Amino acid sequence: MRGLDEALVQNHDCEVQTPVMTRTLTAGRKDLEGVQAIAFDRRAVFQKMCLARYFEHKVADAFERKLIPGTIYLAIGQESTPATVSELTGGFPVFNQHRCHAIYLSHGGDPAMLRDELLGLSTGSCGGRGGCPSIYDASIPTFPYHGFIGEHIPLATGYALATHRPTVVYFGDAGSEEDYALTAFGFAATHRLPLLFVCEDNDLSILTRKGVRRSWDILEVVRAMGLPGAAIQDDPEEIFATVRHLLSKLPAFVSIKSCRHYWHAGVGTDGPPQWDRVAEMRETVADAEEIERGARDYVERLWRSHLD
Ligand SMILES: Cc1ncc(C[n+]2csc(CCOP(=O)(O)OP(=O)(O)O)c2C)c(N)n1
Repeated sequence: MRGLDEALVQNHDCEVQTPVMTRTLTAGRKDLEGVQAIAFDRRAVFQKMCLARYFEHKVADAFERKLIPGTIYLAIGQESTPATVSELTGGFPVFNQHRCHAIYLSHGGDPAMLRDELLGLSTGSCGGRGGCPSIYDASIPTFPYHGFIGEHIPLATGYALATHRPTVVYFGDAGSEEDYALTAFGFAATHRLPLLFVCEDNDLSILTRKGVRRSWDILEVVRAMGLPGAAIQDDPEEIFATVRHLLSKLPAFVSIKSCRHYWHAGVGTDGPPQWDRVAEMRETVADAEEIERGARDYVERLWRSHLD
């Protein structure tokens, strides 16, 4: 498996690297052994958050210049979830939702291949034919979203049933409401499949809030099915502690409150976000400025020839 550091160093001589990222992302761990001994590394998480944040700023720029065929689903504001979950699940197969750039990058995806996919180039992860929501990479492996929200939840469940590999699946709060998703949660619980279900709960299905869409709570539903679970904030330390605990109890479900800064699709905003975890993390990491500069410089070099 190709690790994030490796991609950064080999392709672009970038200084954004830590031994922890090399360990967690390139080790290609395929089982749960050793997970409970992994310690929280704030710096490594912040580094991945910055990479995703600055990468997506470039995606927004390319979209505005009409260089991206089709639309884009930005995860700006939601980076802390995959940046932290991947610390504990690096090497696991990953099933993506449509809002997947930060997930792909955090799990060691190749930034150049993602860029090329978005630009519709044959060197992209789906040969330029899938675009933003459909990132496939056999080297992780990560599997793409096809069009029905939450459809990858039963796909991930079938994959875990067939392979017995610990598998992580990310989806939104609306994806978790689909009938086939609910059936899959129940099936995973019944058959004790090694799945970590990660719900990125930004409260929105395009524009509609959860409170308008439903009268029930997903955590209560999956708990009734027998899945251990938790609903938490997107603070990396809290995510880390919760996910590490849940990894000893798979199948399990974690719902993480997150704040989407941009519109559902495209690059519009409705004013300042409610909160910004990157800004909050910046205050708690000793060399935050250096890390951010490294990430910014790296994505600048990565996108330069396409955005000049
Ligand atoms: C089965 C189905 N119904 C509706 C849609 C249209 N749709 C695309 S994305 C989306 C909202 C998804 O919300 P969520 O799963 O919470 O993820 P988020 O976009 O908030 O990250 C909807 C309703 C769809 N693609 N598939």
